Amino acid sequence: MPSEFRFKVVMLGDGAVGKTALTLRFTQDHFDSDYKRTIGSDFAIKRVEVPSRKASVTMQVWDLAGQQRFEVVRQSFYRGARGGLLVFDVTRRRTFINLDRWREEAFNSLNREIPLVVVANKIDLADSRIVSTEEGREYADRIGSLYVESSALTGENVEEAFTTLCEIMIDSVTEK
Ligand code: G3D
Ligand code: MG
Repeated sequence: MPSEFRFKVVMLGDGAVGKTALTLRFTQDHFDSDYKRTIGSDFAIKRVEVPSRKASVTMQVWDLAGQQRFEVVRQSFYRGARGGLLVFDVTRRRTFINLDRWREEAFNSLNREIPLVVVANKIDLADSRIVSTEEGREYADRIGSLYVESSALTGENVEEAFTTLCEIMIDSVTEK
């Protein structure tokens, strides 16, 4: 019997790492009757089939825009989040180093830990790549997260990043 889940997920990471590009690519790439992009709002909605868990997930993907500095915005951004993508740009080391901050802010705001997937984005920019696969994977291992390398530009592994997060979120609620 397939199960239905609804999860709020948050896009975490420094400016210009590709959070909005990944969100748009994921939510607009595959049109189906359940597809809905919430215009002018903070989130996009996408329904995902997860065959490996015999489940359907309605994901509400929250993406912070320019108002990141305001504490009240951040509280409502994190409230109720069940998982997140921790995104960095492989061409900028600073964005990789800052992942710890984003992780801490999310956990502190929620007063608990939530499943996260580390996403190394912009792998199409191979010539300007600074952070290696090994470093990215090592960091993900250390914080107990899975690791995906993506390009919002080409679409490579964008679906995988979100689907992987779906699987972990489903496991986190069903393994109790
Ligand atoms: P943010 O939402 O994290 O702030 P954006 O980041 O999604 O706005 O992306 C910032 C810039 O990086 C954008 O370029 C976007 O097109 C680009 N970008 C995002 N993902 C990728 C990727 O995988 N590969 C490449 N090459 N570029 C990417 P502009 O020029 O529009 O500012
Ligand atoms: Mg953005």
